[in-house]
Amino acid sequence: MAMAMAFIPSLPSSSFLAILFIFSPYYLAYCASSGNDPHGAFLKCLYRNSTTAGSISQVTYDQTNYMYSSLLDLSIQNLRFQTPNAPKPLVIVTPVAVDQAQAVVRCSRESGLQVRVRSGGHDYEGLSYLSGVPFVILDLINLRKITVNVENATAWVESGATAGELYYRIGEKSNSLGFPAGVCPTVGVGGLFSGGGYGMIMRKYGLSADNIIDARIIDADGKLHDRESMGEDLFWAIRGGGGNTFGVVVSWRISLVPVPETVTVSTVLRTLDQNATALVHRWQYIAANQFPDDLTMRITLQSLDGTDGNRTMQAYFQTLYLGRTDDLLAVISSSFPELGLTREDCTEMSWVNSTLYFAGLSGQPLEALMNRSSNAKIYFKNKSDYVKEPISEAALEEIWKWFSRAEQGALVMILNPYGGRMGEISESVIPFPHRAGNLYKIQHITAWTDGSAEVSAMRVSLMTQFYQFMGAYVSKSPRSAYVNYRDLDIGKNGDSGKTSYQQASEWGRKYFHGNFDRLVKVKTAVDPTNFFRNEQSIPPLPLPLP
Ligand SMILES: Cc1cc2nc3c(=O)[nH]c(=O)nc-3n(C[C@H](O)[C@H](O)[C@H](O)COP(=O)(O)OP(=O)(O)OC[C@H]3O[C@@H](n4cnc5c(N)ncnc54)[C@H](O)[C@@H]3O)c2cc1C
Ligand SMILES: *[C@@H]1O[C@H](CO)[C@@H](O)[C@H](O)[C@H]1NC(C)=O
Ligand SMILES: *[C@@H]1O[C@H](CO)[C@@H](O)[C@H](O)[C@H]1NC(C)=O
Ligand SMILES: *[C@@H]1O[C@H](CO)[C@@H](O)[C@H](O)[C@H]1NC(C)=O
Ligand SMILES: *[C@@H]1O[C@H](CO)[C@@H](O)[C@H](O)[C@H]1NC(C)=O
Ligand SMILES: *[C@@H]1O[C@H](CO)[C@@H](O)[C@H](O)[C@H]1NC(C)=O
Ligand SMILES: *[C@@H]1O[C@H](CO)[C@@H](O)[C@H](O)[C@H]1NC(C)=O
Ligand SMILES: CC(=O)N[C@H]1CO[C@H](CO)[C@@H](O)[C@@H]1O
Repeated sequence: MAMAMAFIPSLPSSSFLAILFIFSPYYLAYCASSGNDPHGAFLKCLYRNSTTAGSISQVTYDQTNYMYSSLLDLSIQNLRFQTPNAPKPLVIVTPVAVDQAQAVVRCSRESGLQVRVRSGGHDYEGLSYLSGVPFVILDLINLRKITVNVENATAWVESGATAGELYYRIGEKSNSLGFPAGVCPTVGVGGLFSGGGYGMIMRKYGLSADNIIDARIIDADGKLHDRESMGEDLFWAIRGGGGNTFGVVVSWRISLVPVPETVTVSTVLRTLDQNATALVHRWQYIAANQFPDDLTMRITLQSLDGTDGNRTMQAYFQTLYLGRTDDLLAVISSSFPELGLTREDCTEMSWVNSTLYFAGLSGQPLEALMNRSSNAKIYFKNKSDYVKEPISEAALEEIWKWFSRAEQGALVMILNPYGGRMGEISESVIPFPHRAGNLYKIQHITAWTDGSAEVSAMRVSLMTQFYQFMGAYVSKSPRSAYVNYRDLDIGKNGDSGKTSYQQASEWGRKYFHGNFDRLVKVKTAVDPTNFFRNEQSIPPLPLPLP
């Protein structure tokens, strides 16, 4: 704030930014701040001001560096955004110390460059490594220390760590502690926690963000805060209010949760011949509202052509039970006998091994959890929905028709049950509002490997139409969505960060419901010049708060 005022003394900074970005092309942004060489100014500032100046040059990459491209691509998970035409950062910095990250923030600001923070690079729309204005990537890949304190059942986790690294480090120290985070181990803690973070023990313990007890964040002035010095409003906002909005969270202190030494997993497949439709229908009544919190059963739906040329639906029922097989079978035989789950379908293992199992890495050593490249990179477009009323069997059959009209495998749906602990936490405790009343969340997926423009356009359009069709069966007013399944189709800020409150509330209410307004207030208080921003970041109000 102070610095922005220093070089733009005569206008309130937020309106300055708005005006600048409405009317001026990039080169004016260059001129406004640092002559016509913001890139050079940034580097000069960085080398001059980092207290560990000797080493910051070793973690600073511009396009002249032979490592630049491989580093840029390393964490890109969605191949749609890894193209020669995609906007590229002027500089990538991978700090090895927090003060270096602070220098990146201060110097970007001083030289008029935007910062995009990247932890694991899984953003569905690529917002951690793309921007419409000249920008720097602050890549936290080297800030990924994890310190597990078994005695206190807590851990400090740096944002550049992945969920898999966290699971591994917990499992290394204890068989009876766990943490509710994502299913996919390569997801970065920085983005995951910033948007909520759900996984297989969410019904028992809530989201990752529900279990954060402290954090360290770099603000827009480059200052470092902990929970105490940032205050409870900002601490509230960063636990689910979305990334790249309030600052750079460098580390999180989390409460670990108790898990039994032995848990049970299973995956069973049911096709249409095996009553998949009736089973999926019935599951909607049980998975959120009847199963104990210790039991999470999710469904993945996809289509397959049989050898006879017939297309069928496949419903994979995947279960994690925080307990032994005997008890799981007892629960299923009383509340969901139709599924026909047998002892042979079940495997007992440690909780940390179950994270390997749900990651699809069974049979590999636990170290595979730390492999940042274990997830095959593909092209994809995913969206999310929340379901509050069970979808009828007739409607499920209509949905299956979409699957059979599309190319085999072109559509996938993952149904993640809510209920349990998720239904007990109030909507406003943290910004993530999807709590009581939700039966499950749907993730709609279309993924492809042929990156040609035609195929990409076809798939994106398939998803758009399918999503429109699904509107009849899901939450309304707003049609809710999960911020970590970022989807720019549901609304976005103006290009280059120009944002009106009305424009932002369009997507903001879908992600945050009534919490959107409080997020705007926090943003206005902590980053009034909108330094940290992207196409779906919370905007500050341009005027003093009402
Ligand atoms: C294959 C795959 C599997 C997934 N599985 C799950 C799952 O099981 N559960 C779930 O909840 N979600 C899941 N997600 C969604 C995931 O939570 C989000 O995409 C998340 O934002 C990714 O975090 P990241 O650090 O990897 O991504 P990034 O792209 O690095 O960051 C995402 C956003 O957060 C910002 N950001 C990153 N780090 C920081 C930081 N330290 N401080 C401030 N802002 C920051 C970025 O600028 C960007 O806007 C999955 C995504 C993919 C692609
Ligand atoms: C952890 O617990 C021990 C007592 O078991 C206590 O002495 C110590 O201060 C705690 N550490 C933290 C970081 O809270
Ligand atoms: C499917 O459901 C019907 C009626 O509910 C039942 O008779 C039949 O046995 C089931 N089939 C399978 C394969 O479970
Ligand atoms: C498709 O499935 C039906 C019913 O199972 C069967 O009668 C038919 O022979 C199968 N093959 C084709 C090509 O329709
Ligand atoms: C966990 O997985 C590892 C590696 O796959 C295996 O060696 C070990 O026996 C498993 N342990 C348990 C308790 O599941
Ligand atoms: C990580 O996973 C990828 C994909 O499975 C594999 O090719 C690579 O060898 C793995 N890396 C390590 C270090 O195991
Ligand atoms: C989003 O879609 C891609 C492509 O199928 C998939 O790899 C990824 O796992 C999806 N996200 C989640 C959280 O499942
Ligand atoms: C962002 C920052 O700290 N910039 C300072 C870097 O150092 C020079 C002098 O050495 C100052 O003028 C900058 O303000």
